[in-house]
Amino acid sequence: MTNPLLHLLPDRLDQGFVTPLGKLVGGPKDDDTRKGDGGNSFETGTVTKTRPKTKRPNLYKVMLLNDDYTPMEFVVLVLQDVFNKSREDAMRIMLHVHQKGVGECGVYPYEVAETKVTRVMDTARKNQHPLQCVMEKQ
Ligand code: TYC
Repeated sequence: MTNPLLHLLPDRLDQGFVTPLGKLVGGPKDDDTRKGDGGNSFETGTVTKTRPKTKRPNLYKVMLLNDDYTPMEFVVLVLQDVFNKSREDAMRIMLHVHQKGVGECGVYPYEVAETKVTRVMDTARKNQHPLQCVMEKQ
């Protein structure tokens, strides 16, 4: 005996069909369109996975400027405290700035760089040193 519901079945499964309750199954208009394969995952059997977009942050180089008055030891302590440098790296960076006029302390996303510049400038002002710290887009 012929099934009376047979006419409800699609001729081709890859064209999609509407269930008796109205849900669209398969085909290019299924909500698979979010998966970046043009809604073809049903048709082709391709397995896709959504991947949240991650954006690389803009990076900023933070630099110390030389001056004639800030004590070397103060600069070394700032490099250790604000930039988490070892005593040896802090000495090396301080001497580089002392000899060349400017030197890099690190590269950070915008808000981290800005916070470090602010911390250096605040501690320099509180201790009445003219030490300057600047940031520059990479
Ligand atoms: N030139 C300073 C001195 O001779 C030392 C110094 C080093 C100052 C680095 C600032 O960013 C600086 N006392």
